[in-house]
Amino acid sequence: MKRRNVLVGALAAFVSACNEVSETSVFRNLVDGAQSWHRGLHRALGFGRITMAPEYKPSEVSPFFRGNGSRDVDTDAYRQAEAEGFANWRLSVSGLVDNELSLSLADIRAMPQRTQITRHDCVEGWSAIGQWTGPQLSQVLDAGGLREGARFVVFRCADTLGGSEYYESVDLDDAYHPQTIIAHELNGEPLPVLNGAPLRMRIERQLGYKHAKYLTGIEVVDSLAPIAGGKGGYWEDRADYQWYAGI
Ligand SMILES: Nc1nc2c(c(=O)[nH]1)N[C@H]1C(S)=C(S)[C@@H](COP(=O)(O)O)O[C@H]1N2
Ligand SMILES: [Mo]
Repeated sequence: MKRRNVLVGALAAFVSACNEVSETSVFRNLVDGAQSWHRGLHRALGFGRITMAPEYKPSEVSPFFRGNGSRDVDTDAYRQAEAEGFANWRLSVSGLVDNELSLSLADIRAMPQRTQITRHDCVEGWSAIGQWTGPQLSQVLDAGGLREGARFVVFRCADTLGGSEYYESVDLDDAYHPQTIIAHELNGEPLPVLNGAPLRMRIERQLGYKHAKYLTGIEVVDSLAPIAGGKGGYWEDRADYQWYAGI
């Protein structure tokens, strides 16, 4: 009986911790109950610690990292950028920041770098392990300086799928996670076109569709509602893909 009370007490504390997370979530109106519960649970299970995605050994890297979704960008501007070795590619940082930025690849490479070997999981049912290198998104956000009201980070891409621009977004927890990087290298080589050259996001605690490729812009916003279909991402807007794709 005593043991049962202890368990019931622990469960009650746990449930209330979950509720606290979802209660304070600015997201309550945007996501459905199950999703915010998933997010609350996920974060409550970390008990306030940062949970890291598993990292792998070099010997575990997949021999080939397949491309999925857009595997190229079919525009004259992108063909020219590729021909120039992406020397004139720019990554804009805009929205709720003190300083708007326009970063070159050289700027990105000059920042402190993180290298991580992680597993990419696509909802279509395949995975691949790759080694990614680039600065943490947090460095870039700190360089811009977040303004009051900042809640989400939106990733803009150069490609379109079915005539609409691909885009994605995360909250500040994922934006500031140590394994959230702007990758310019895969397996020690410049990022191939197939995998999003010259820049793509790695957001290692999230499913594959969150990892925006062909990255052109980072926009800090207070709400996702006015952007495209309002659900925070290309697939979220058109399929039942969840915005919070935590794994
Ligand atoms: N810009 C852009 N980013 C994208 C996509 C896309 O079509 N366009 N597809 C997403 C999906 S569903 C997956 S699984 C991964 C695939 O990354 P890969 O091509 O490196 O395997 O990219 C994601 N990022
Ligand atoms: Mo995917």
